[in-house]
Amino acid sequence: NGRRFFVGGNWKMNYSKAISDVVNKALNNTKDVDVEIVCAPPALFIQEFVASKPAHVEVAAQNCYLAKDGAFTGEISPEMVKEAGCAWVILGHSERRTLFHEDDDFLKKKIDYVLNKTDVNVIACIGETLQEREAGKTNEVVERQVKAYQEKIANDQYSRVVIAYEPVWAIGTGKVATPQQAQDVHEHLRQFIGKNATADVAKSIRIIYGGSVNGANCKELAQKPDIDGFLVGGASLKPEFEQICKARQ
Ligand code: G2H
Repeated sequence: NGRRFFVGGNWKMNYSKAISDVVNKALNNTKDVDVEIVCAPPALFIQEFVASKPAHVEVAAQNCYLAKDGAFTGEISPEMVKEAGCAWVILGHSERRTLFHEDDDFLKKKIDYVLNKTDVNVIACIGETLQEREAGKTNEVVERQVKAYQEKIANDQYSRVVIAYEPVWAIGTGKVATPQQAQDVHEHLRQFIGKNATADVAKSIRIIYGGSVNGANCKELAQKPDIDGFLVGGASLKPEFEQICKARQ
């Protein structure tokens, strides 16, 4: 289908020299694999990781603000992200949405800034809560979230965007979506994204799954036709990240 398999490692607020060594060791064993690998260390350690990682691995920031510079205490700009060596930024992770109150309207402005003012690529996250799933609202919620991003993505910018579907109930809980549950949402999203853009966009946009992906469950998920990769949290800090990068092999 032409969509290159994509594996993101979201370190969240975790860092130590030992973790970094474990990750680099795993990454060194993925050089000959046909997969796009993007790791996202905490902002403070991005440059250290850029200096130590193998060349085939790309780097992401976990978040950014929507201005170049100025009086925004505690924030980092997309331009700074770029300068530090990141080709990517993660936007709208569920932890940003729930703990730090980022909503669709704010995220829409962020993706607009990143795509139109810089050449940084975006991992755009969406996903429903357990309550929303149980109320039968999964499709409605992910449609609303993805539509907000899409309002600011021009048709020729979709190659710079990866959609990360992360059901909130599966994040860090050990409760992974079944391959079929994930496939169903991905398939629905691909169709929906195409309706708001073009058939070509639907075919080429990468939609990755996140939520308790690990070395043991990644292979089966990776077989599904609309799952184009993963956004991995906890397991991206462990030796099994190597197996996850190789899930499609
Ligand atoms: C979902 C995922 C990474 P984990 O947030 O973004 O985390 O794999 O630990 O569930």
